[in-house]
Amino acid sequence: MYHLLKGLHEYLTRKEEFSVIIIGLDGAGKTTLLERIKTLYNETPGLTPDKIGPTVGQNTGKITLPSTILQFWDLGGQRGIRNIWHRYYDDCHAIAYVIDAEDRERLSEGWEVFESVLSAPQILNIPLLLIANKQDSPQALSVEEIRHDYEDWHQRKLESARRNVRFGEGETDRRERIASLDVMGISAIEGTGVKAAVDWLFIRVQNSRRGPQKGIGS
Ligand SMILES: Nc1nc2c(ncn2[C@@H]2O[C@H](COP(=O)(O)OP(=O)(O)OP(=O)(O)O)[C@@H](O)[C@H]2O)c(=O)[nH]1
Ligand SMILES: [Mg+2]
Repeated sequence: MYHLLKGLHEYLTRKEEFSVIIIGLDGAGKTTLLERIKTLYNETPGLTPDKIGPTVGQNTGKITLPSTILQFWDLGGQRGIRNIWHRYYDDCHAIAYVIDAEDRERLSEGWEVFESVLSAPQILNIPLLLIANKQDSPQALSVEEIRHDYEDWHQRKLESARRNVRFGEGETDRRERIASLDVMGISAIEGTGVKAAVDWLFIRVQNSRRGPQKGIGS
C-alpha cells in the first residue's frame, strides 16, 4: 500500500525536465546570466560576477518551476570551443543566443556565428531566443537597434551572396525564422529582464515539438 501511495504521489508531483542551451560569443555574458538565474530561482545563490572567468567547456544549472525543471547548459563561446555546440543541438529543447549589445565591434562576428547556429538542421523547430545583454551599459544597443543591426547584416550578406552559386539555399526557412525571432534585452549583471527571458523559455519549451526528458520521479 505504501509503495502504491508513494508511486501515486511521485506520479502526481513529477516534473517534466527540459534542457536549454546558452550560447554566444565569448564575453557575451552567458555565465553571468546562468549564475544570475541560479541566484534568482534557487536557494543557493550563483557565483557573483567577480568570481566568473572564461568558460572552457560548460557550466550547468537547474531551476525548478511549476511542474517543470529547466536544465541550463552554458557553453564556452571562445572560437575553439564553439565547434562542440552542435553536440547539444539534438537533445536541447530551447536555445538562448546571447549577444553583447555593448560591443559594437564584435556584432558582425556575433551574427556570423548566430547564422551558423540557425543553419543547423537539428534546431529548425526548436524555440530560439536572442538575448541582447548588457542593457545596463549606456553604450549598449537597444533591442530594436540589435534587431535592425542583425537585419542589416543579413541583408548585406545576402547581397554579396547573390554572386554565389549556393545563394538561396535554406533561405526561406531562415527568413521565416528571422521574421518571428524574439529578441529580449537583459542585464545579467543587474538581473533586469532575466525573469522575463526565463518565462519565455519556460512557456516555449512546453509547446516545443520535442518532448521532455524523463522527469525526476517519473
Ligand atoms: N555591463 C555588463 N557587463 C556584463 C554583463 N554580463 C556580463 N558582463 C561582463 O562581461 C564579461 C564576460 O562575462 P561572462 O559571463 O564570463 O561571458 P561568457 O559569455 O560566459 O564568456 P565565455 O565563457 O568566454 O564564453 C565579464 O566581465 C562580465 O562581468 C552585463 O549584463 N552588463
Ligand atoms: Mg562563460
